[in-house]
Amino acid sequence: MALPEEDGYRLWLRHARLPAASLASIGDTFDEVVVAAPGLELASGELAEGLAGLLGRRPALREGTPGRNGVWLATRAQAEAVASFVSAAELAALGEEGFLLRRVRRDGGSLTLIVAAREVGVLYGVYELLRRLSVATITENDVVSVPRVKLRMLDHWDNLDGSVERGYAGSSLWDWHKLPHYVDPRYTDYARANASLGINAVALTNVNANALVLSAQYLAKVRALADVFRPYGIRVFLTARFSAPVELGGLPTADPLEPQVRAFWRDKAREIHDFVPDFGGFVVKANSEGQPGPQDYGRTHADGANLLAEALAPYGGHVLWRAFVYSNEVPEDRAKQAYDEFYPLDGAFRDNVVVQVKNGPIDFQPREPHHPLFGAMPETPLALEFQLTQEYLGCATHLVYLGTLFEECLKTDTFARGRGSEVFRVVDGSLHRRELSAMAAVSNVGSDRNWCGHPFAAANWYAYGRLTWNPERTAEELAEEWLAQTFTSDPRFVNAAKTIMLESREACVNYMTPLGLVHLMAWDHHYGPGPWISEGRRDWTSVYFHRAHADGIGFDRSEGGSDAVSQYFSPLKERYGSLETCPERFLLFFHHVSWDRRLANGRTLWDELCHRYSDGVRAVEGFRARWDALRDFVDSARFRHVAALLAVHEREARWWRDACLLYFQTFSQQPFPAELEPPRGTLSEYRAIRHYFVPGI
Ligand code: BDP
Repeated sequence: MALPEEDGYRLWLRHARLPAASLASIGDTFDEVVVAAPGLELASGELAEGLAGLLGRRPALREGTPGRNGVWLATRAQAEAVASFVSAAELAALGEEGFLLRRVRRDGGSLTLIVAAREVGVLYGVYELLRRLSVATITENDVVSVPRVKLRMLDHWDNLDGSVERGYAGSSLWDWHKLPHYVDPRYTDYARANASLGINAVALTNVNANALVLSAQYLAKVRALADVFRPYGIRVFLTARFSAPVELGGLPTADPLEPQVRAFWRDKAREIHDFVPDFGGFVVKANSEGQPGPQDYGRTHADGANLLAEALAPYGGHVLWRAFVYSNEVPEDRAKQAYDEFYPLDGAFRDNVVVQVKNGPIDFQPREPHHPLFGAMPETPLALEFQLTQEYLGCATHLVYLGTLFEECLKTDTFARGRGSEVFRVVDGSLHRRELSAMAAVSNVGSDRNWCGHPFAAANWYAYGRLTWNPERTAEELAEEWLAQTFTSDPRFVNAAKTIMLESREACVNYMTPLGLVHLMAWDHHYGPGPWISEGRRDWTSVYFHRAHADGIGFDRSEGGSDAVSQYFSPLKERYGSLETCPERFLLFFHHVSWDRRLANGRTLWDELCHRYSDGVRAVEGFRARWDALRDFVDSARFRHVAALLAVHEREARWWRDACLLYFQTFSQQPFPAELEPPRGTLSEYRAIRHYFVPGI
């Protein structure tokens, strides 16, 4: 029987009817949802709704004490009522956001308790229960779950005109024009999706900020969104344009040390707080890519961040100050600049400042080593920033699951305090015993009906969100969970589709930038290959990064080169710094290597480069075949959507391979290995390709 067509709108929250065998074993276990006291309408409503979908019948909903079966929801306020099941110490250990999900046998029945300090914690527990039922892994009787990261953020790069910087899934979700009078019901669905993952903070606007969002007119619109998000435990953040005192306040300066500038921000923070009492704070991009900042007045990043932090402090707000900076004037390796600027400022920031660091030192490339700032600023909370929107990984046409990229970065050992100093320990605050911790990711959500454009792109939102709760989860587990909830929990489907997801990022690395190459994309929409880009600002060109010449290819960042390796802790600096020990995945990131050098498998660099590019294309061919074999498990609308995009994906992977190899061949002057399919077009054809109106700029 054909499955009903779906459009992806319900994401991983479909709560589709469970298979007959599961229903039989569940019996009447969940036929009742009981709240210990009034005030849990949202959590109990979500649970009843989800169970209705999973079980095919709506559970009874009431207040009081449960019978032998059912789910009982309670908060700290009802500690006494649940005391025989949950001790005061257990409750206290949950903190403000954690939850306890406990199943107890009772008079031959099975009672499930979800207890947390506040309703939002109960809500997280409800989503956990629904997820476990959906993926058929409700095996444990006791789940104690406390988020490891305090600020679990999603950052939108949405502009007030409705466009989205680097957005490939339609326009902005925020309809600024109709806000605050028309509040789109979709905002609620968006909040639910985030809350179901544990995301508790959302920055609404682009880091390339417009000061207007801080005006009273726009703050009224922001308030309307904050009111929708609040019950879901989500606080709103805004991007602060550093020059707002001039643009909005009419001041002659935005110098952070000027009293009138400090007064402007103090007043602004109070005004925002009047609109949004639980306002989260500011995300700031300053003195980066032309944005204004404290250095315009000879001040430091710490001066700038502290100015805003001081204004927000009375209201419990935070400043997420981005470390993505590199100067046009400094003729220094771009990979080194953020570290050079921020490392000396460790300890100079106020308590409510977090320095937000991209996962790698360049810019969200398919693969980069981890950013050397992780572990290097023990006195400063560092947020890790990922990019969900696929600016450099095929926009919304390539199926690239980023869970593996996230895991690779989070689990990398920085060796900051010896072995066991993984990036996730820096980020969750445990390495340097910090209370304040944060993770952020650039959203891939837009107005497309299925939210993220590619039907598989929502997996990146999902995996990221779940990692903010527990950064030690594996990409594989998260892929399984997402697939089971998004399509079907049938293991034949999940196991096969999972392999596509898990191999997809490596495939992308191979057909775009293998062996440690970075930044080879076309200018400036970043869609498709452009290894020949050489015009304009040097560190925005491809030739700056790959440095291909007749003698070889790669950026020498060893001690004899730019010495970027010295920003890493031992033994990484030695390992990366030596051509003999540098892992091949970072080879050309750290070294300039001759075309004839033999790699581990005996091939020359040139031959291996050709093989890697070809492996990438072959992998995508394989994804198409594997997806085709899954036709019976997926409704036809989503099946065809993915199949059509995989065809585009394959074409574009080949385009990347052929364009890059033909271009690099002009330097290597060597033939393509005979066993590989030769490029189909000519270099001049690829170089002549022009694209107009690529989304996202
Ligand atoms: C780059 C994007 C640019 C962003 C910048 C940033 O191309 O659009 O503004 O990152 O993170 O990757 O600030």
